Amino acid sequence: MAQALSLSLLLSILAIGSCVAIEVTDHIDLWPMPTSVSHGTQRLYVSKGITMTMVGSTYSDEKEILKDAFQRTVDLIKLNHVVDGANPSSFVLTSVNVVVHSSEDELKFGVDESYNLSIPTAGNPLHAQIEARTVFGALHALQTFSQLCYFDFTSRLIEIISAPWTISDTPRFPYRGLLIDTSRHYLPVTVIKKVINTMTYSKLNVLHWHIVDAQSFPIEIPSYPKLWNGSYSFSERYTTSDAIDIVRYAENRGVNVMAEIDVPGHALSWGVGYPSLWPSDTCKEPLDVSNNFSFGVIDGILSDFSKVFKFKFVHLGGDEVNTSCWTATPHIKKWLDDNHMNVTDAYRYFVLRSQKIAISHGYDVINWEETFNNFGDKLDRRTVVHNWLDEDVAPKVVAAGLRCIVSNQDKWYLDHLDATWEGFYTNEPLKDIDNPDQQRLVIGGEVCMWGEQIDASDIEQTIWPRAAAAAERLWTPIEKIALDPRLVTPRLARFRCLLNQRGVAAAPLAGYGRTAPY
Ligand code: CP6
Repeated sequence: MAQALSLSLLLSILAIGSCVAIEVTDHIDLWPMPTSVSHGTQRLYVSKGITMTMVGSTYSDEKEILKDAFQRTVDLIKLNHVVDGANPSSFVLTSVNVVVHSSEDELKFGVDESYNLSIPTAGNPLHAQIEARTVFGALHALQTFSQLCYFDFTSRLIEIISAPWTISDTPRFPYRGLLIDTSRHYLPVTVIKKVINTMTYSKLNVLHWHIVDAQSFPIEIPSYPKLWNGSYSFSERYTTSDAIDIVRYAENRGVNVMAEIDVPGHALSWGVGYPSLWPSDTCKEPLDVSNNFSFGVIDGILSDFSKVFKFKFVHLGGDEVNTSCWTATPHIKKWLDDNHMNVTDAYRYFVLRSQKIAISHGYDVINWEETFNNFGDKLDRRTVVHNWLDEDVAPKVVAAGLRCIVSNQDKWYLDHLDATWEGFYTNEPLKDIDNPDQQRLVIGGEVCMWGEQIDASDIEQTIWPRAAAAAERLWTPIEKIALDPRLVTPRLARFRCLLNQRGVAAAPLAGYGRTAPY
C-alpha cells in the first residue's frame, strides 16, 4: 500500500513537472472516494434500455424521488451522446435494483446516507444492486454509479470498466455545506437550482442560503410585506412560492436548504420598507435594539420561514456587529442607560432574544463565531457555532460542549479567488481536537461563496472544482484522505472534466492539465 502510494505520487509529480497529461490512474475514478471499494478487470455494457426495479424495498417512492433520480442518472451517463451501438449478447447490464430498508422520505438532519453498490460480472443479463437504509443513501449510490459509466466511442455504447465493483460507503460528517449569498448579487432561481444539482455530484448536502444582507432584501415575507421593498429591483426577488420550489428541488436530491437572516448587523436593507428598524435616518445599522418592533419583525420572518424552510437549523448570523450607531443615537443611548447595559450587553441581549424566537418556531440556531467569542457561555446549549475567523475556535467551541461547523476563511472561503484547491482539500475540521466526544460535536463544514465579487455570470467556475475538493474532505474517511494533495490531482482533474461534460463551468485546476498531451 505504502509503495503503491509513493509510486503514484512520483508519477503525479512527473506529470505536473513535465506538463504532460500522463494518465496516472488507480482505476478508481470516483469523487469523493468511497469508504470502501473493490473491483476487478472486466468490461460491461450498459443496456440502452436500462431500467430500475425496487424488489425487496420497504420504501414506496410516493414522492417519486427515486424514479426521478434514476431518470436523471440515465440522462447523465448518456451525456447527450447518441448511443447507437448494438447491444452485445453478453456482459450487458439491463437493470439496477434498489433496495431501500426504510419508508422514511423526509430529509432530516443526520439521516442515514450510507449505501452499498454492487455491479456483478456473473449472470446474463447483469443486474446491479443498490442497498441503502434510506432513499437518500440510494441517491448517493446512483451518483457513484453514474461516475462509473463512460461513453465508449468504439462500441458507441455506455461501458463500465474494471468490473465487478463492490462499494460500501458512508459520510464522515453529517453536515457538508455550501453558502451562497443572494443579497450582494441576486441569483436567478435557475442558477440556484443548478448549484444545488451540482452539489449532489460531490455529495454535498446543505445549501446555506444567505438570503438577506445590508445590500438587498430579495425575499417575500408575507407577515411584513414591505421588507422586499429593499430588493434591488422588482425582477430581483424571490416569491414564497419560489422559495418553496427551491426547497423541494433540493430535498428531492438529498440537499437541505438552511436559510439565514443575519442580525443585528448586516441588516440595513430591512429598513427600506420599515425605516423604524434603523436607529436613525443617518445611522442605519445594526437594527434598533431598543425597539420591540425589531423583534416583532424577526418573529414574523421566522414564523414565515418555518412554513418553507423545514431544515432543523436556521442561521441567525450575529457577525461583525458595529454598535457605534447604538451609542450615537439618543433614544437608544437612553435605553441602554435605563437598562444598565453597555453595547456588548445589548449585542448579547439581541442575539439571545432572537435565539429564543427561533427556538419558539421549532428551530435549532446557528450563529457566527463572534457570538461564542463574546458570550459563549450564555448561548442556548443547542446552538451550533459557525467558525469563520480563527482556526483555533473549533477546539474551544467543542471543549465548551457546543456543536461547531468549520469554515475558516483562509481555507474555505470561495470568494478568496487566490485560495487554491489544495488549501480546500487539506483543511481538516478536526484539527487539534483529539477527544472523540468533542470530535462528534463538529457536525461538519461549509465552503462559502460570498457574493460581493461574483454573480450569475461567474458563480459556477468560482465554486467548482474547489468546493468539490472540500466535499471529499467532508465525505471520505480520514484514513483515505491523501496527506499530499498531489496524490489526488489526477483524480480531481478528471472529476472536474466530468463536471464540464455535464455542462458545469468548473474551472481548470491551476497548473494541471492545461497543456495538450500532443
Ligand atoms: N458577509 C457577512 C460577509 C462576510 C461575513 N458575513 C465576510 C467577511 C469577511 C470575508 C468574507 C466574507 N461578506 N454577512 C463574515 C461571516 Cl474575508
